[in-house]
Amino acid sequence: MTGKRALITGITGQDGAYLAQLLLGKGYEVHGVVRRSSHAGVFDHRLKWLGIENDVELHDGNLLDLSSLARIVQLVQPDEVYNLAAQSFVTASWQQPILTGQITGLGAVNLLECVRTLKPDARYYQASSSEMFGLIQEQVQSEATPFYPRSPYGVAKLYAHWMTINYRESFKLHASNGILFNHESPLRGVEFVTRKVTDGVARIKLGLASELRLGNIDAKRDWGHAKDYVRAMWMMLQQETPDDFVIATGRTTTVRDMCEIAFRHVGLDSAAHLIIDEKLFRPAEVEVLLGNPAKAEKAFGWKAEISLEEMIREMVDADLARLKPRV
Ligand code: NDP
Ligand code: GDR
Repeated sequence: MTGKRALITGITGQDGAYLAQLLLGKGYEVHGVVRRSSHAGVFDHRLKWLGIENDVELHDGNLLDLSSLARIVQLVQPDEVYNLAAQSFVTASWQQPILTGQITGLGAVNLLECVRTLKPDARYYQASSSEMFGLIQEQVQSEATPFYPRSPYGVAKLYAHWMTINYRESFKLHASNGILFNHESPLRGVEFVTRKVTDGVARIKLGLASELRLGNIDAKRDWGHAKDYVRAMWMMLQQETPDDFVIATGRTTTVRDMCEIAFRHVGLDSAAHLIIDEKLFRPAEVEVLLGNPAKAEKAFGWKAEISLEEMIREMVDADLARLKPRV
């Protein structure tokens, strides 16, 4: 046991679940913030999937409600705070730009204020994003690359990013930003493109669907595995000095080629099933992302270990297993 206590917002999300699992394995006492849901019992499905739902302590709260966060921080007295909660779906941020700004942007400041006033020696992690690079200013993006966000989500993340730096500089908080590039897993929400593809391919393979409709398949992303990326979050907070780090694989792939990996894995021809749907194109697109994680590797030896091919195959297999009982 480390005797350390961690507080995770967004514990019901992809990264929150994997991070909770990692920290439990390291002997942490793990606490999480959960939103009240009208679908009682649904909220903790990712924790259940990992078999850790009884090992974490969950507290009702909301990033929008400062009083709930203050109560939780006061009660838990965390050594480490991971702010992973967000309205994280880029497309939805055009449909709900104000709510996205409130949760993804201002929500982080609610939590920073609680840390500053109630537990100023806690270490704070902010889930920053490669979406902040947006309209690319440099072919390969590092911590020194200028930002140019292209979605209300990206703009909200940039606000939270700079507020984290501001709290570090103004109040000497041990606050770090992880600028994480896309990372996926079998726990990824089905609205995101990798999981939409692996779920769709599994359905086609099992005869539950015949087509897969996608938007801009020429977009390129630097995709890694969420398990590798939550390890980086923890490593960042173990550094003596807080700082900002890019976490990426250093390889970029088109959505089209990522699809091919999935279709090929089950022996299907993508051309027979893939349909391009103009309605799924975004009002403004981030065409290409490619990160340089050299700073994180130098500072604390982090490197991505799981390849895109391994990850997509794992996701397709998990979706096949999930859907098979329905056939
Ligand atoms: P998910 O969308 O899977 O999870 C988001 C989490 O935030 C959920 O647990 C959700 O709870 C919670 N949440 C949303 N709104 C609120 C709120 N108002 N109050 C409290 N909790 C809330 O995201 P990921 O796990 O993929 O990502 C984790 C973080 O990292 C996010 O901030 C995301 O923006 C950021 N990020 C993700 C990347 C990726 O590729 N995955 C890359 C870079 C950054 P509920 O279950 O109730 O909906
Ligand atoms: P992104 O991930 O926007 O990069 O944000 P997403 O998987 O949604 O899109 C990646 C790329 O695929 C293109 N695309 C489609 N996307 C979706 N969702 N659905 C489709 O049908 C489709 N067709 C093509 C998109 O246009 C885009 O170019 C993710 C989120 O996790 C953010 O929270 C995080 O900050 C960033 O990654 C880094």
